Amino acid sequence: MKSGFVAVIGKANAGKSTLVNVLVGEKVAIVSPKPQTTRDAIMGVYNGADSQIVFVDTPGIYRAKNTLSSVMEKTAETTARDVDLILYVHDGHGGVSDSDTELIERYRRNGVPMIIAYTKIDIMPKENIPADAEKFYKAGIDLDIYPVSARKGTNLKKLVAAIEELLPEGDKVIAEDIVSDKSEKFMIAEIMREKVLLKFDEEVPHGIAVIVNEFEKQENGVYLISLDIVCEKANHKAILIGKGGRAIKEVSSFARQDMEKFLGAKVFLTTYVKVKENWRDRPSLMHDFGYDVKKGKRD
Ligand SMILES: Nc1nc2c(ncn2[C@@H]2O[C@H](COP(=O)(O)OP(=O)(O)O)[C@@H](O)[C@H]2O)c(=O)[nH]1
Ligand SMILES: [Mg+2]
Repeated sequence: MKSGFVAVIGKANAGKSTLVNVLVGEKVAIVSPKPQTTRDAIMGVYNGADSQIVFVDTPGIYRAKNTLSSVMEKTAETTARDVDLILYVHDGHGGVSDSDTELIERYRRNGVPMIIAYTKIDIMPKENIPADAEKFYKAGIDLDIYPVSARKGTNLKKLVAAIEELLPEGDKVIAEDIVSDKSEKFMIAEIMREKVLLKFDEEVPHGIAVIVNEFEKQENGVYLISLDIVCEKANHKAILIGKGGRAIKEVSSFARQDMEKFLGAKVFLTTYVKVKENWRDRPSLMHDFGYDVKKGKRD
């Protein structure tokens, strides 16, 4: 059988996490229209009839502004060197610019085989596909390009077949029943972060961390979950809570519904909002929040 690791690389917001989720068939990474949604590498496992593909979804690439974003960028770069294949995810509906071709060139230097998933074709004119393929080719990028839509499920079988073709012969590296390397507790925190990302303007969600303090399944099957949303500024706290607590109630309600879907059980959720100034620039605080500053990974 074929098996191996595939780094999923690309610009922030290209559609990497959405693609990994549909290929794996389960939500392993949260998704939002905002950049910096994915903060650390997340593994998602696809088990085929005669293959196993371990996708490593990475944070998008963008200019590092603070300690957290430089940790995220390092995560993507380290992952890309240590895999059997790089799946470069390109947002087709965004066109092809020099920054795209430069980024691809940069990853090609690692010498790892690479293909392009040209995604979001459901929201763009089809005639742009060959035109963009030519732009890539003229820029010296002669990689195979697979036009797909993660949202509509278009051409995903072809993409998987291409990946399988390029992986080495080998046994499964991960047990069959494992879909992600992340714990339930991690996903619970991530689901809350996704709802905050979806509800608020960029500045607020990018400065938050979610800490799960209590995660316990009771005898009656109900999960007791208590978590903190840590933000950077007092005025962010006010925004997160909203008038009469309306904003946080709404976000918590959406999060709880998604947590119940994910856990397959009822959830009793308590949410607190706390302020820790500039935690993203303070490595010691980042460590408390689970980001490994040295390795660029969260444990
Ligand atoms: N129309 C459309 N939107 C998509 C598709 N894939 C992702 N998106 C949207 O693009 C945004 C960014 O997606 P995400 O997976 O978080 O991107 P990432 O930052 O590369 O992981 C989200 O709003 C997704 O819903 C697709 O195939 N079609
Ligand atoms: Mg992502």
